[in-house]
Amino acid sequence: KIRRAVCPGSFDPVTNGHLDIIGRAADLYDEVVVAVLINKTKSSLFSVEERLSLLTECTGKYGNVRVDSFHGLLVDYCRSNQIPVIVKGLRAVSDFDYELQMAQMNRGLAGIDTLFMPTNPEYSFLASSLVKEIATYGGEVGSLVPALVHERLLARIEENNR
Ligand code: COD
Repeated sequence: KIRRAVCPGSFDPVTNGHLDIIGRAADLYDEVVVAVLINKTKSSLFSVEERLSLLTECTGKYGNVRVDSFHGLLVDYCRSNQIPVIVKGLRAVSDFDYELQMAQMNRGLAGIDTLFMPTNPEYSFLASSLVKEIATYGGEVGSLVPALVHERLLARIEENNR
């Protein structure tokens, strides 16, 4: 029986923090599905298609990671794709309140469990939203995201400023 897990998120865009968790999950499970939430009410810098393509390129090296998108409830996505476990990174206690609430709700709703991994301390302050904000104001984010993401991020910000 193949052991599958999902790493869900917005990934707008994928950061080195996300990839650290995805890579560690890929070591633990036979197959890891990185699932991008389609949220039409939340504005994003990259389209779902662009986020999927960045994720595909950045996770190719792992060999057992697949990229997909979903809308609606994560537990419904898990059930229809035979995924019994959600893997999440915990950056700080500030993440814990909300993550615990979601984990308990997801387990209550569908019996889907959540595995929390402590974030690599190198990335404990890292969030896509901060990366976008810093890059928008000309700050250096090259050490926080893969080179390809960095390149597309700077290009998108320049397009938006035109
Ligand atoms: N280091 C390690 N891990 C990190 C880091 C970092 N620096 N940054 C983020 N992560 C991990 C976290 O585990 C995080 O949860 C995940 O990556 C994704 O992060 P984001 O910011 O891209 O994504 P979010 O927080 O916007 O994603 C939230 C979900 C899409 C997972 C959530 O909203 C969801 O499940 N929505 C579906 C609707 C649903 O089922 N709702 C009911 C919930 S009970």
